[in-house]
Amino acid sequence: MNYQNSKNLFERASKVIPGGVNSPVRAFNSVGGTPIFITKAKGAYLWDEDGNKYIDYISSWGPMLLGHAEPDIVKAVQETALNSTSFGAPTRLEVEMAELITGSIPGIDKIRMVNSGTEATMSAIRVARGYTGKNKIIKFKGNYHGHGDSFLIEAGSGALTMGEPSSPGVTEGTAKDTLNAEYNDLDSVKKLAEANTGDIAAIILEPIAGNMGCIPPKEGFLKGLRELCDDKGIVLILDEVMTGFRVDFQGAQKIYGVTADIVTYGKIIGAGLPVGAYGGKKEIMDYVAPTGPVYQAGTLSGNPLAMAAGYTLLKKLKENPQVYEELEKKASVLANGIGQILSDHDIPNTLNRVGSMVGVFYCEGPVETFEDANRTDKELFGKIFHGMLKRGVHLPPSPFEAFFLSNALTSEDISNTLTAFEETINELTR
Ligand code: KE4
Repeated sequence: MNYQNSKNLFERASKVIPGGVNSPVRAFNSVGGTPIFITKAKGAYLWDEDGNKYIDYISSWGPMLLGHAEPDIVKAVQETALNSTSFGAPTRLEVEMAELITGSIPGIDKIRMVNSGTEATMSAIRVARGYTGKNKIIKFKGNYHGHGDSFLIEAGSGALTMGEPSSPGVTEGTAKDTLNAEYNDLDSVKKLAEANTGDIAAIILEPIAGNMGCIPPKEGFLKGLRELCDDKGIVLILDEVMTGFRVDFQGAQKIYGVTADIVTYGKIIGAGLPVGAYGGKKEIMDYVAPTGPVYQAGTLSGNPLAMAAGYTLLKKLKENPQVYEELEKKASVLANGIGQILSDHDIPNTLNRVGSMVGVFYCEGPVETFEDANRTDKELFGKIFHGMLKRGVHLPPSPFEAFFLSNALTSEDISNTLTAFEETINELTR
């Protein structure tokens, strides 16, 4: 494959954009090489600046559940744009979008649109702090909730003490209010809750971890957190930015039968345009300005184009629930095929999957925690990534991302992906 035009563009980009990209994971730092510059996409396929075609397993990190340039979504955006792109005043479509979500997701009485998943999670913890009058939050190692200061915190030296900034620019003052627990380890949460009794506003987590590869919640983990929050008066925030409308129309809450106090969304609800949202019980959401005292705002929140795209996608998903069964089947064939190829070559592997979220770990299982995920063979991942790329399959460029399938993938695409995977593994093990 020739990547020359991408290389030239990356050289130019690196002079005027930090790292040459507008989001770090795109820079291929985990896999090496030059990021591929995309010119267009349709359905399950991407084309790059050198005319190379790829089967897409990034799907814009989740939003493209029905594939790229879905005709009804494109038409909705085109038609809406003719009436201007933003008003800074309320519109009918924002009401219809909020009614669609609150009418479909149990536990969400009210919802506020913002412009990214980060804004959604930042706002959710601010509301939880305002509602409870408490300061600390518990998050989980290996979970990612966007780049809000309160989330860029790694576990502190003492397991039960304050966190430490994981990025310059995040202050100790912020870090002291974030505590890190172990994903799938309820006792680690209980210990933190006991050690900080009366000062924890919220527990926030990915109900299915998707930012340390795909790691499902163990049996009883989510229910245990729900009970702990009920017992201690802690707000349970489920970050469904990735899982919302992906693993089920009603998200992970439906699959695991757990209802959060606040749910955050992003990605799919914007169908590729900048949208995030947070919603929950009326008694909590009425704390949000202008009804309540917790301030949160945004010039472009509920933007007409983003609402048109997101509403069109969500409505299609609501009216076509068979999409989730189709995605489940495709993801199952893909995951089983990958596992079989790796096992046939005696390569240690663990395949985690929930619906169309697929996590491939190049290590023995089980992979249930952040520490487990870190056992994956990162070097092998990088080699496989490039072996697949040159065979026309674009995987997410990080060992700690899940594969994002779109329903535009055909069984032939899945079969071609597995053929490329087998050729890649044969080449690497020759
Ligand atoms: P955004 O601010 O990137 O829209 O959303 C942040 C976010 C919040 N919560 C969860 C569970 C998320 O997965 C994300 C963002 N996901 C990553 C991919 N794993 C975004 C990709 C990127 O950073 O470019």
